Amino acid sequence: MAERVLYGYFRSSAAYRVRIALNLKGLAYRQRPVNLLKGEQKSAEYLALNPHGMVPLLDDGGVKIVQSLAICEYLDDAYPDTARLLPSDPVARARARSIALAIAADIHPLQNPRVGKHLQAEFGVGEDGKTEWIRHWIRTGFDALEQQLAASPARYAAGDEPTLADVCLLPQVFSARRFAVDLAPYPHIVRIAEALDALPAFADAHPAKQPDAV
Ligand SMILES: N[C@@H](CCC(=O)N[C@@H](CS)C(=O)NCC(=O)O)C(=O)O
Repeated sequence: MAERVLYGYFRSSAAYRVRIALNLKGLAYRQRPVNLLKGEQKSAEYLALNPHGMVPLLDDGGVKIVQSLAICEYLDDAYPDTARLLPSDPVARARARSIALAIAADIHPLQNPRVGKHLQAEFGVGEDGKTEWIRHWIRTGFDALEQQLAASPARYAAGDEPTLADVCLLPQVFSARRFAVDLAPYPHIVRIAEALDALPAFADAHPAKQPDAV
């Protein structure tokens, strides 16, 4: 049988999402680490696979897909008989996607290493400034997300089963903790993250448990 390979990096939020999705769907995979600190994402070998120079990339038996949300939706479509990441009900589906996008499209891109490098190289922003920039955008997103979650309280982010929203939420909480964002103002976010961390599919995807973790 053709192999399933995830190109990722242990601390990448976007790769963390795909690890969770693969685990939730019970799909076995091999990891191929791409060391972002060493710049391996810009190597000719990797750019030939993904011209965007970012992780993750999933090679599903020769089908190569980039962009974590596209990968998750592909897994849901290609393997519909296991846990669904997107509910079939249109309202529940839209809620899950809206939380996933608030994180993946609005919060996470601003904390990317390449954004920090550009701030540093072009605008003279120092390490502290870079960290404060990341914290600012996480707090801005979490302020709104907390209200969104409070308006439709459930066990997880978009209902009583884990969805694509949770696949994005837990890695973003991990990043918030990594950058020492005060999570006290976000009780719904913290409660859901704790509930997710107790599920094996989420716990096994944690950065510290990956083969390239340092
Ligand atoms: N929208 C992309 C984002 C991917 C992304 O931001 N990947 C980061 C790691 S989390 C990356 O590879 N960054 C490389 C860099 O900044 O040079 C996705 O969801 O897959």
